Amino acid sequence: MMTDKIVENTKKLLEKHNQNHLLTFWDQLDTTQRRNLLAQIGRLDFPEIDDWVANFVRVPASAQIKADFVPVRSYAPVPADAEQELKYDRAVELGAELISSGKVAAFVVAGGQGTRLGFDGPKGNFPISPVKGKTLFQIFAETIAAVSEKYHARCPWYVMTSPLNHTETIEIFRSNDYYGLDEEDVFLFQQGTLPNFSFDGKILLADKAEIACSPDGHGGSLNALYQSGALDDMKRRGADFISYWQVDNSLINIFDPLFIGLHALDKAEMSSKAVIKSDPYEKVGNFCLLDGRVTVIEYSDLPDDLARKRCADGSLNFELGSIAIHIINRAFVERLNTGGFSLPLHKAVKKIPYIDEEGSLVEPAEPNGVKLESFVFDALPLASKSIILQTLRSQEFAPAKNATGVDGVEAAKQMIVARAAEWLESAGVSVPRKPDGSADCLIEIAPGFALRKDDIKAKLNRIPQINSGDEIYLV
Ligand code: UD2
Repeated sequence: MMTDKIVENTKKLLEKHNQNHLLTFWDQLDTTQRRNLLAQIGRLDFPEIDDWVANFVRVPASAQIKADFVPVRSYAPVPADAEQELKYDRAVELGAELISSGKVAAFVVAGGQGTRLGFDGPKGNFPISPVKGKTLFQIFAETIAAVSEKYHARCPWYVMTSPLNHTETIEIFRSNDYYGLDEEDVFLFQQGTLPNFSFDGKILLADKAEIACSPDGHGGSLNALYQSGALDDMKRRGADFISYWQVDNSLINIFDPLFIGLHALDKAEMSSKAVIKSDPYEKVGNFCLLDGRVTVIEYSDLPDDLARKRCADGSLNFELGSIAIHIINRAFVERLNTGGFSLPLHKAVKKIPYIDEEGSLVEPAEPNGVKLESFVFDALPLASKSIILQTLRSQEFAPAKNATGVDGVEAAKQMIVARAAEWLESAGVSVPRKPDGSADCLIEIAPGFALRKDDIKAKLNRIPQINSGDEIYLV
């Protein structure tokens, strides 16, 4: 029940924390709006907010970065010597065993806004495959189905959405009949949100009775996995390892026995895949060691001179780029949540629509405020052990982030075709090529046909002759 006492206390609380403007329009609100606004305010932790304002909102982003980090070692895509070859073989065997015994769960973070893609709707619903126009969600679902069949396992899939796209995402899964997966094995849940701030640390109002909020970043997934019951669901199923990836990666190799096996053999808690950066400023996080712990420094936070620094052999000093692929132990996420953890917040200066003191909606033309997010890779230093496996970009990293250009839709489609062409040629199939070396045809390989290069040989009798200009779909 809303009593005067509650309202009075709320006013006092807001005054104490310099946020009393949140009740500016109180007298104009009806009972439902008042109740909603009080509930939103009641969910905020004001001492914590004071801390965010002091340490993140009002502080330049660069001031948050410590400078004493050094390069870190990784496993190479192929073993370096006979001893390592033995280890990789054991890892592949162990990884396959873990997948077969249902110990690995798939987990995609799909809560982002996808503004850069210029696509109206959840990014996972973006049609990306070059011949069939399959959406990212469909490719992931078919991959999970193919893995389940290959390993005779039941592989659960966890999908994190945000309040921005949750209802729509559920509707997409329902209307596509969960892409042929058993609905029981697909668990959709929402991440949390954080309030948006003006530059001087005031929480912005999106409407007279609504606080402006945005998703709390993919770091919020570690909390949301716990809060939503997803971790409990994994536990009930006996899934100990979480295979984490981002919704925009169209080439993701969701269940990689080598990666899972190396992580398990080394008794790591959270591990990562890396690619060699294509240039010093590529928009990927940089793996490094900070106080002896594996850490990722986001591209925007790596000082230019360090980004450009090279070793004697010409390679970049910080050459390992994070492609946001991780294996995370379920027990690690449980431990974090029961031990009371918090990840650092990162600030992003943005154009944030808000209600001004007169109650008019302002759509700013220039950035006017701060959104705060946490990043999942900031959990790496909290892990007791963390390994990095270098991988080949051409095999598992083709992000569709932008409508055009670098990390664009066309580039991702070309990479899907390029990988398919390479897989076919490795099995002796002839693929027509243009003078610049790219495939002179469109090829799409359904996950059910081949999950990796080695699967092609057994299917040679089902592959037609490929001519210039053909559109080939192998299923
Ligand atoms: C991310 C990484 C970058 C590199 C790159 C590889 C960060 C900060 N940077 O850059 O280091 O690995 O990817 O492609 O992560 N998401 C949510 N909820 C949120 C915010 C994001 O689910 O609140 C998801 C989003 O749907 C997407 C992913 O996280 O799948 C990446 O988010 P982004 O687009 O903000 O990060 P990006 O691409 O700049």
